[in-house]
Formats: sequence, structure tokens, C-alpha cells
Amino acid sequence: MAPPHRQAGRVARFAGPFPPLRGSVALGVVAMAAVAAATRWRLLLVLSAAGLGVTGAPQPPNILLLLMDDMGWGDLGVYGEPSRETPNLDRMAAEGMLFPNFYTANPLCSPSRAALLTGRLPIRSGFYTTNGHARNAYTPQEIVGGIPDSELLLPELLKEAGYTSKIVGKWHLGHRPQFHPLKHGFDEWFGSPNCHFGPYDNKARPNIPVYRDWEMVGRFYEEFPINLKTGEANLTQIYLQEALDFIKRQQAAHRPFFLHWAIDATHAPVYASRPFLGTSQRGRYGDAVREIDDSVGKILHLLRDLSIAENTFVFFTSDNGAALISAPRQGGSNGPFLCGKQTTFEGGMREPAIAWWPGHIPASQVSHQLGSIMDLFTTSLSLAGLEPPRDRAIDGLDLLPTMLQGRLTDRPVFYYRGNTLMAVTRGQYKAHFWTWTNSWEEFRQGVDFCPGQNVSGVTTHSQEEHTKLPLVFHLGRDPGERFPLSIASTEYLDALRQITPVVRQHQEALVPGQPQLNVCNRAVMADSQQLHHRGSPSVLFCCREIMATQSKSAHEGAARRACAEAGQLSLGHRGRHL
Ligand SMILES: *[C@@H]1O[C@H](CO)[C@@H](O)[C@H](O)[C@H]1NC(C)=O
Ligand SMILES: *[C@@H]1O[C@H](CO)[C@@H](O)[C@H](O)[C@H]1NC(C)=O
Ligand SMILES: [Ca+2]
Repeated sequence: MAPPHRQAGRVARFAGPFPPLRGSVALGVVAMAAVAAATRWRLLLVLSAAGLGVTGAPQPPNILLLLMDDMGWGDLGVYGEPSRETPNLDRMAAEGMLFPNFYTANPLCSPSRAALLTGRLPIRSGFYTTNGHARNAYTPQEIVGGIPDSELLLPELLKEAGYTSKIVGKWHLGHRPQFHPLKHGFDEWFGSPNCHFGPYDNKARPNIPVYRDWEMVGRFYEEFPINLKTGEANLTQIYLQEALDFIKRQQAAHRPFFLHWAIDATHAPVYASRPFLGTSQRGRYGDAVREIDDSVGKILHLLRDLSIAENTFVFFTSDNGAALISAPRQGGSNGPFLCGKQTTFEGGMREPAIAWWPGHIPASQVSHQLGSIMDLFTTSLSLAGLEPPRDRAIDGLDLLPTMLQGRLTDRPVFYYRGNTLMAVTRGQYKAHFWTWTNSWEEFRQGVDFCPGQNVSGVTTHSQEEHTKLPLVFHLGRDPGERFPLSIASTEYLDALRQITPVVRQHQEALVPGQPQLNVCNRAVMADSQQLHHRGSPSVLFCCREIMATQSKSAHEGAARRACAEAGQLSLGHRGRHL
């Protein structure tokens, strides 16, 4: 049973979402007055199944998570984007609550999405690599790792509360059949296991498949064209129709639904359909944003049309910061923040975030709660009247008290890159234990995670350790992380006094999951038989990954030997063959 204070919280919270009880159901209500509200609607469902009629049975709210890909904090009008081209999202914010201090759990797609759906840091779920120190990793086609069966995903848990779940768009938690979204709680899927990279030659590498449920219905650049020259693709329109259709069907069936709308038009190569191309002041990236904004407007409009807006919780955010490597043509804006995707500076991890639930979340609110993408897991369970799993560490907070009562909860934000805790924020203070952007090798080849931004000793191209004397920034006065506090100041000591115990506690209790994303591990590579073939895509990928890291870890040593054996890397002469 939940502790009494939590149940009490739920009683107050749940007074709202339920439609008025009438007729035969009312009898049950008296008996249930003393019952934990968390289980209230489930009992009523049981009663209604026993013949009390579906219409009178209260339903928990629908949950709609709008997850953008590589959209930055600064990309929406409401966040100050100067072109002001997102009227629908701006209105959503005006009708709901804006979270300016909302964070993802990792600056890259796959781990961030794993964190949302498990409520756990990727270091716990295994969505990281030990190929190198502080390396980001995702699920390229060659990898056979994915979301472990032992992880409990949000849609699996929501099933207990009668929800039907659909994911539209990018999954990114593994390619192999055992990682299919329908094996992890989703009832429906339309989309792809990966980014829309390509086109590939279909010999060494096929184009990325697109699925409807279990069936592969085509591939990007083939049945689902993306014109790289003009930027034209109809995918956002297709994803929009999938969402509208699902919402209508669930509403007609009187079933609570969870829709995870994980679209990807703002991930390079960015795209838009013809009516939106060329319409933005910001170029092609802006065209993609405009089409998304228009689609969000249509989704919210449908909820109102069907009279389910007050029974549908909607949250808008992004999986990681804008990809400045693709900017300005194919990347977005991180507003005043430093660097972008792939980094643990604010630009890589702070996300646009809007909560919307008319009649429940008061309009025009700004919450300074430090929020996390992992909170969407815990908050969604709370909306469904469910408790988070107790047999594992959960990092997400229930944000309902914040959204409904304006409550603020002191909580840290952990910034990981792969296996390494890079930084921690508590309150206004952020301490960096490691700084790194990318390697000099990569940087000299033109890969820049922080174009136009060089903060000496901060945006470093070698991995710099600061665990003894962290670099500390006050994010209120210095959101751009440009002026580290003087280590001689009392403010610095005070900040560390707040942060150090939180870090110690976190690290002492941490049990890392088995790493799933080691690209150079033969056991997890798809074409391990071919690993000895020079030029095999996975070997090339593996070796490039190694080249890009500065680490000297044992794992990397083994991976390096594998690459050397495959003839792609001569030991002791890094970079010679690449
Ligand atoms: C998008 O759809 C329109 C209308 O059906 C069609 O004319 C166009 O060729 C499609 N574009 C792509 C890139 O698929
Ligand atoms: C950034 O500035 C520092 C100090 O001026 C300099 O040493 C470093 O090379 C610069 N980094 C880049 C990537 O230009
Ligand atoms: Ca992304």
C-alpha cells in the first residue's frame, strides 16, 4: 500500500478528472469513500463490467505524449524564437503550464527515449555503452542490443489500468524482434525503429524499415519517400493521421488511451510536406517546425471536438537539445544555452516542455520545478491511478502536485554521457565533474557540437576531469555556462555543500544495468561473422566510434583489438586507416 500521505494526495487530485457519477454507479461510491482513490476507478470498472453500464463508469484520463526529435529549447515562439511561427504550441502553453527548467535524461535519442518509457536513467536500464569513457550511444542497424525484457515500460504498466497504447514514429529501443514495441506493452505501432538516415544502397545496408504493428510496410526513401534535395516528405502528415485516427477509435470505444507521438521531422535530414515547404523565415528546419505546430493544433482541436480535452493529459517535449552540428540549415535553436545535442551543457539537455489539461492544470502558468523526461513515466502512472514499480530504482517524479497545486520539489538533475556522470544541477547550481564536447580528431574533421561558442576550459575537446574541484555555474544568472564561480568564493563552497551529498548518495546506491549499446562487442553485433571483413559497416562504425573517444578503458582495449584484427585500425597508430 502507498503511504497515507500519497493516498490523501490522490483523493484531492482525482476529484477532478472523473465525470460525475450517476445512477446505479452511485451506490458503489458510498462503499468506496474510504478506499484509496488510486484504486477507485478500477473498482468502478469492475462494477460496471458486472452490469452497471459502461457510460457511468469513470475513466482515468487519456495520456498523450508529444515527443519531438532534436528540437531545441529555443525553437518555440513562447520560448522567444524571434520568427514567432508556432501559434498552436504557444496557445497550448497559454492554456497550460510551461516548464522552462525541464531536462532530458541523455543528450541522444535512444537513451532519452528509454528513460521516458522506463522512468529510469539510462545507466540503470543498460541504455549506454562502455566502448569508451563518456561516449553517447544509440541503436544503429547493426546493433543487436535493445531494451531489456526486465525493464517495465509505461504502456505495459498502463495495461493494468485498462489503457490501449500506440506509438507513432520513432521507437529507437532496438531492431531485433524481441525489442519490438508490441512486445513491450504497445498495442499499436506505426513508425520506424530508427532515424530516417539514408538513403542506403540496400546491399551492405538496407534502408530503414517502416512498420504498421508487426508488419513491415515499407522503407524510408522507397515506399516512404524523403526528397533530400527539396526536403519534401509527407511523414508528418502520415503521423498526424495516425494520431487522429487512433484518438477517434479509442474515444468511440470508451477506452482510456496512451498515445506516444514520437515524430522526427526536426531530426536531420529535416523535412516538411509541400504546403509547408518554403513558408518559414527560418528555412527548412522552420518549415518542419511549422508543420509540427500545425499538427499539434489539429490534435488538440480534435480532443476539444470530441469533448475529451478535459479528460486528456497532453505533454509536449523533445528527446534532446537541438543538433547544432546540423545548424543552421538542418538544426534548431537552444536559445541562450551552451552547445547542443550530444553534450551535457544546457543546450544538449534542457528541453521545451508544455503541460496541457484544460479544467485541471490552470492556464498560463510557468513552473520553475526542475523537471525530467523521466517524470512523464511516474506522472502518467499517477494519472492512471497506478504506483510506480517498487522493485527497482525509479528516477521520475510525479509532477501532478506541481501541475495541479503549484508545488515545488527539491530534486537533482543528473547529466550523463554514456557511463559517466558529467554534471549535476541542484537548485540554481550546476556542477560539472567532467567537461567534453568531442575529440580534436572529430572537431578537425568539422564536427562541432558548439559552433561559434568557445568557453575556455569549459567546451573542451579533451575529456577534462573536475571531480576534485568541479566547475560550478549559477544557471539563473548565467544560463549560458560561461562564468564559473570562483573556487575561493563562499558561494562556491555553499553550492558544493548542497550538491556533494546528493552525488555521493546517487553513486553509492547506483547499480548500472548491463550495457546494451556496445557497438564493438562481437556478441551484440548483427554481422559478427563478418567482423573480420575489412570494410564491413559495423567494423567501420565500431572503429570510428573508438577513434572518436579519448578513453583508455579496458573495454575499449578489447574493442580496439577487434578492430585491429579486422584490419581497420593498426594498434598504436590511431586514425591511420580512417
Ligand atoms: C506527398 O503527397 C502528395 C499528395 O499526395 C504527392 O503529390 C507527393 O508526391 C508526396 N510527396 C512525397 C515526397 O512523397
Ligand atoms: C578556445 O579558446 C581557447 C582559449 O582561447 C583555445 O585554447 C582553444 O583552442 C579554443 N578552442 C577552439 C575549438 O577553438
Ligand atoms: Ca534526438
